Amino acid sequence: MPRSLLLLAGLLGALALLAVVGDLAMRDTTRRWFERDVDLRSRLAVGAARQSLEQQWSSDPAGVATTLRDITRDERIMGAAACLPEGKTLATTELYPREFSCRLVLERRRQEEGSLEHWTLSTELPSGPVLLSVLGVGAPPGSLGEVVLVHDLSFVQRRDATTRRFLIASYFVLALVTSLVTLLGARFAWRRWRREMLRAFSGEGRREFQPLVRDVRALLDRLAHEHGHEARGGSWSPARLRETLARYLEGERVVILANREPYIHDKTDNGVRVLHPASGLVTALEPVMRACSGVWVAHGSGSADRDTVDAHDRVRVPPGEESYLVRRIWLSEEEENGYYYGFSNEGLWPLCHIAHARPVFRAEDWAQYQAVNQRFADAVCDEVDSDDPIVLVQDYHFALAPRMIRKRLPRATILTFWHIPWPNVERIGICPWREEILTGLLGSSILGFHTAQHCRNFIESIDAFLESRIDREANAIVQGHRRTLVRPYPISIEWPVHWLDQVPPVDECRRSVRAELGLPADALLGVGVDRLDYTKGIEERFAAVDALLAGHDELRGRFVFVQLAAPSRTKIPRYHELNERVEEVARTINARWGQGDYQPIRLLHAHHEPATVFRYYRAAELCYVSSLHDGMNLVAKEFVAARDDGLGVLLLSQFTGAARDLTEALIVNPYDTQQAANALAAALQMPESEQRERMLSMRRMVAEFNVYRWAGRMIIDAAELRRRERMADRLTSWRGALALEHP
Ligand code: ADQ
Repeated sequence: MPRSLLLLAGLLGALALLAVVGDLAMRDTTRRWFERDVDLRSRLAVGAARQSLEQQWSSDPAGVATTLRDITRDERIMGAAACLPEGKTLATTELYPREFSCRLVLERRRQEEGSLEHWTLSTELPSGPVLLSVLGVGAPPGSLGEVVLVHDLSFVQRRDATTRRFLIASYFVLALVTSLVTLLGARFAWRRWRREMLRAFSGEGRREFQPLVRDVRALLDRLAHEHGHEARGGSWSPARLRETLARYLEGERVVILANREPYIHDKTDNGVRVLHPASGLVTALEPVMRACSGVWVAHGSGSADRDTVDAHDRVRVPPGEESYLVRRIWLSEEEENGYYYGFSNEGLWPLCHIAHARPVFRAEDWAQYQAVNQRFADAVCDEVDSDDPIVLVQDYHFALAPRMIRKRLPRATILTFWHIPWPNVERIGICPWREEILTGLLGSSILGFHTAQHCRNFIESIDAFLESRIDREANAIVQGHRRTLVRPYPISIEWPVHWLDQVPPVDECRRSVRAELGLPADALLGVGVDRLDYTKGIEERFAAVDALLAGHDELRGRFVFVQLAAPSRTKIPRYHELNERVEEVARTINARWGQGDYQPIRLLHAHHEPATVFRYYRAAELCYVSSLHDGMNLVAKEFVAARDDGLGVLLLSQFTGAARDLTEALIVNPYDTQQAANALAAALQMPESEQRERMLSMRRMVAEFNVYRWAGRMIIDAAELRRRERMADRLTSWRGALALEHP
């Protein structure tokens, strides 16, 4: 026994030594990998900008500064400087560390006889390790000067720590297994022990080694992933979004704030029914939430919502999958009338859409809007699990919430997305509380719109109504130490759409929809799918059908336009009137062209479940989206996603954000009735080969620019912003400490 103990001690000692050597070797290797990697990235970045740098170098130092700023958009580049050959600084970026002055860096390169073309130096700042890449500019390299890039390598330390944890865990498991094996060996005869070992390795006993194998594999997987992911492009999927979240947010919980909930529980005669609301916002965000879990804070609006929550007003969704939480907030009738119907939908909605509806602003609605924003902001702060959470604030219902959340959680990363257009300055000026709205939104770290035009309009509004610095190069608003980045993130849909799993093949959809509508098998079908809203141009759409039939008698009796119209905001008189007008227009056109059973317009005035909506998309010859003004419009993208047969024609209003993405659609001006009628006729006559060509190209676009990319891009930008803010904090505190030490 003493001999076996000696053996055991010897083995453990050897393993400990192995652990130390392994750790050192691994640290060295990973550090070299990462240094090589960041250096390569800097060469690529400067290579790409070389031409502009050389053009700007002698005559346009401001241009050089802008180019340097573009180069430092790379998340690992901390700062950049342009140095003249004699060591003078031509330009630097904001966060460029002062300790690496051009004079010092160039002197050091000369001392070390580093190449003028490219030289690197690995060194330390008090905030952590950094790598300097120095690249010559001009022909021959260095004749104009040199660009110095400073890379933050502190992430290597963080990863080292993770790697070390894995290694220690692996060695610990190895030590345990080895001790066990040693004791067994001491206990049993050599032969028997050998037999046991053979058994262990040959199969039956392999289980004992599994933890070790699993840990080592996990370590290798993670290293391989972290190393390979940097350079990877490719398509965005739920898995990639999850990876991005895990990588950039390090497991932090995502909290979404939106007025509409993704699942509504409603009482019916047959019990509780789950409804999927007709809302572009929900369509876009629900798949994101399924991919990343977290909490969705929303107004509980269903008649059975209270019956389905737990003691904290939470319910797990989606039903059957239960991957994230919905936290429901209850609103009184007065609150709902003031905040939702009043200020949001009679004030802000018509303010932001150019659709000839006069915004109504009432002081009592505004008071409710403020109070309800505060209630939701408080609920968000209760749901977070750290002092620097990621919060996604959605839409015009919550313009004040970003500032309110920021007040309670100054370190939070708040991404606000405005799902509707942002109008021009003159229009924003109509709102009596425009300054408060703008200030509220500036609580965000990043403020996203669908298009660059909406971003420009927002920045102009800030310029007109608030005292703040606008960094036009970076599209940012600076107030004190804080900045809000204003960025376009065109929203999209999931790809592939999971509802399609519940929808039959195209032929079957064509057959069943025509049977449902009582139409002959060869009927030509157009489809429109909308919330019944005056911005969607439904009357103009019907007018185009009217003009089509007036000009094409061969289509009378054959062409039918089916409109799925979900009732929306029915408490508001404007929507009530719209409802009546739309029905009236449909009646008039049907009276004009209808014969017997034939009615050219079929108005299905109801909310339909997504699987039904997709069945209609697949059954139709064409889909017409005629919005008078629309932030994006997801119906257009859904139609494209539904047509995996490559057929079908999309007619799309030029006033939608989607018209910028889906350029192969037939783009129309919905106010120009004759043009829209001609486009309908062209769609019905379009050869299949042309349909396929257009549809294929649009499908590629929607597949690539899907909602996972939308969310992923925002989260990556937010993570980068966080990193920069933290680095700036570190540098400030370090400089502060230095100033104290050496006043
Ligand atoms: P919405 O104005 O709601 O969205 P949209 O983007 O077209 O408009 O999305 C509507 C969604 O509701 C689609 O998913 C559609 O399938 C569904 N829907 C419409 N009618 C339906 C019906 N009758 N039955 C069932 N479902 C129906 C707002 C902005 C848009 C922006 C989105 C997302 O107004 O410009 O694209 O947010 O940011």
